[in-house]
Amino acid sequence: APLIQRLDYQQPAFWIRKVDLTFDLDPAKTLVTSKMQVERNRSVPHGPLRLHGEELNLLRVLIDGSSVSFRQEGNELVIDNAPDADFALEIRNTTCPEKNTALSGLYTSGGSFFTQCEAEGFRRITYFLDRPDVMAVYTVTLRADATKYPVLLANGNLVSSGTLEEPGNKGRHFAVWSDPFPKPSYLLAVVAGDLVAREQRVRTRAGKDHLLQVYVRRGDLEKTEHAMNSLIASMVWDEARFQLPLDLERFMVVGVSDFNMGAMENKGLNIFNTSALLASPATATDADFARIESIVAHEYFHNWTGNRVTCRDWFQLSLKEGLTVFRDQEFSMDMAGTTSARAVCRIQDVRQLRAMQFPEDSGAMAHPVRPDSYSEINNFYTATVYEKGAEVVRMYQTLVGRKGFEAGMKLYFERHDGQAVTCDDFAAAIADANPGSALATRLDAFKRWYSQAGTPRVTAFGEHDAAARTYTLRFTQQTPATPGQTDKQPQVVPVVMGLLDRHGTALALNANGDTEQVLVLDQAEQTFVFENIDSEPVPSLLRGFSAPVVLHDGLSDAALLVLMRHDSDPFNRWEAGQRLALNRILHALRAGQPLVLSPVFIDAMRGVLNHPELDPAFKELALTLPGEAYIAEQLDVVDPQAIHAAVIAAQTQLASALRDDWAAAFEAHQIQGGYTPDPVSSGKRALANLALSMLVLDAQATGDTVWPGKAYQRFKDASNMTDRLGALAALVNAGAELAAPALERFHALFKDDALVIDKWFALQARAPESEGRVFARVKALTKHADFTLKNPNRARSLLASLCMFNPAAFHRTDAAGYVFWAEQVLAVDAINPQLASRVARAMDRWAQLAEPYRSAAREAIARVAAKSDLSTDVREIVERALA
Ligand code: DPP
Ligand code: ZN
Repeated sequence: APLIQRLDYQQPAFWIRKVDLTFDLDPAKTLVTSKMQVERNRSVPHGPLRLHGEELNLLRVLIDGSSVSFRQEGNELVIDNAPDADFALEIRNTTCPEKNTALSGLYTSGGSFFTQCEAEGFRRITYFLDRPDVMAVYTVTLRADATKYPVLLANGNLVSSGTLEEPGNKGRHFAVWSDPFPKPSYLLAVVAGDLVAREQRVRTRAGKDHLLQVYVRRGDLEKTEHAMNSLIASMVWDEARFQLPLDLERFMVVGVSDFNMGAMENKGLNIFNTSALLASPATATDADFARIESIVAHEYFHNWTGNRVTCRDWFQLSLKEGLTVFRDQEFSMDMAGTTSARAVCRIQDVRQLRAMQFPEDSGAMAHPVRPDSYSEINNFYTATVYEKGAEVVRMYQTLVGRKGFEAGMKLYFERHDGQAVTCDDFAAAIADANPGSALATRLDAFKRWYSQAGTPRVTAFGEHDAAARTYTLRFTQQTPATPGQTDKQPQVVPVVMGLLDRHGTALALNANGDTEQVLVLDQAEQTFVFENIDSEPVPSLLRGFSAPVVLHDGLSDAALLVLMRHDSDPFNRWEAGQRLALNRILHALRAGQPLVLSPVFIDAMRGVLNHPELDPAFKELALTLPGEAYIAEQLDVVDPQAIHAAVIAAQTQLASALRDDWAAAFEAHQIQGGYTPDPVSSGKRALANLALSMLVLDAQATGDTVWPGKAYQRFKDASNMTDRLGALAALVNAGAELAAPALERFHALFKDDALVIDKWFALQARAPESEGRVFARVKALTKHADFTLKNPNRARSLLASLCMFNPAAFHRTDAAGYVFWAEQVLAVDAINPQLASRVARAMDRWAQLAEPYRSAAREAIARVAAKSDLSTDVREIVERALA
């Protein structure tokens, strides 16, 4: 497949302004008729009309009603003699939705029709200029069997519907939908099936009435209340925070069980993976409720950041994704409410960034937020484009302030509403709205965040001069080389900071008495001097994780303890505790010695657990040890087994040393009354679940049977999924004997609920490895009657869980994990390339592995790469890995 380069961008030779699409829906053969209004783009050289099309059966091509000569060149339909004047182009083709296991384009799932067009799925429906800078107004007519597909949906407003009367259409009906907003083809959506809807009418601040609908399969309706509430909350928030109202009379959300992604922001017709939509207390955890709220909001926010203003080309993907993730993160924080609950959101987001994006940035697939080249765009829906992109947007806000950022957003929409634009356009709008700001004066340097891959390393060194009463902070920064990028320039790094004295009191940083300020780094080396500092302070740097960098500040354990106990910034309090743990784990790993937690560390953790004021949700985060992926990130050579052993040792010691405290915490955080997924209740449940898992782990070590028994009882009696799954996880993760009967019972209880059975598979595949038992279990589960590679959620529940989220089960000295990986990647690739390439990425960081893992991993990748019929998706991943 050709490598597509960002700098090769050219406008299309033609524009398509209007599209009239008709679908005669049939699972085996759907007829698509597309009537387009086309005009030549006079600002580029005269050339042929080249339309994209994949896996289509072409029936006819007419220009202004007459047949025209054309040729097919690979996946392009080329018309050499298109008129110079505007013309009508009509194309008829068929597709086969029921054989479309790639789930891109038009496909069937559970007997209904769905589409997924981002990024390049529209070309699997009909021939088109399938690129985001071609924006057209669409009318869609759907025709289908009225009994099997009573609901017919497309973007925009319903114009008409009725029964088809013509002979040959017996039993069929139709609906015509029209979307008044010009949009790129990737936002087109069609749904047809036997669905039911939860409906709600709402009136916005602007006084307009809207109809909100959430469509799902019969039987799932009671699981849509949370999604509907989330949608309403998103509408209210976007109007209040950014003055962005809903622009459609009707806004529809649809759930589908077979879906490659979380959800998709099609104009007025968002399509969701059911895992990101359906929730009831009995079947969804607190984490599911939070994730649904954030994804519903994310897709809704795209209506402005993505749909009203879209991307000029796919290299600009972060223009909409980074910005929209930032917006959904801000929304979740505002919904959480209290300072502490906001901090919990922030910590979770940063943990996710470090677990997913940092490894990406230091592995074979490292790429800038705005990539320079790709062969398959689906491979670039990444943590870098999404999560690092969101951090970049957050830095704009930090540099220009919250009001300044809102002014920038306003200017962005004034300038670009209805356009397909670039990340540069966004940067210009934020800077132009804030002349003279720390951003505007460094805009070119700031934009390196879009062009340079790799996580910058920032070093801080503080020096106190007692005689001069000054404190000097010297910063250096350096971004490591990444594939194809060796020389890096300094980044603009906003460092939100404060200084504490050794008792934890915040010090004045300047004559105004401010105790917090933003230092802006933009050089390889910089110093800042603080006056009137009487004694050696403890610096609290990068508060709230103000930039996506790795910070080395050389703080002693004593200084970290001061921050952990006293910093006014809750993020840095959490961070200090994590670093205390990390220091110990890294020390043991580097020295090759068994890990022993110090009494000071254990006391500090006990202090957190028993703290009278800290929120339970915060305590749970602070008492959870750093993840294995994040620990691996700190090491040049990674031995997954050694890391796992160290983490288990730390957990076991923490479980045992705080035994009585865990038991007290477990009892103290029981909730009476009904289930609500609010931050306070979910924090209590999270802490109780952590305590229970520690108690069962400790019981395994001591041979005690009381706590496993209590966990089993709680598992049986639980009135909500968070408690039930928490108790089950405690048993499974500790390797308790009661795990087997509990798993069996859980399966029997929920065998008819696919999303819960996904959890059942994932829990087993993510369990801490012990003597190869987890790996053996996963292999056996691939043969389970409920397992299939065809459903992405189910496939991920085993494959991604093992290969990406369970390093100690996956990386084996006998290489069996890699053999399994290669088999599964190839098997999935034949069904669903997008899914296969996600699983393929489990090997991104093979080059950092210790031997014997490294050589064995390379061999497995090479074996996959040697297959001649790989998809472009998987080929790009394995070739980048081997490059
Ligand atoms: N654009 C979707 C989302 O991130 C993914 N296709 O919301
Ligand atoms: Zn998105």
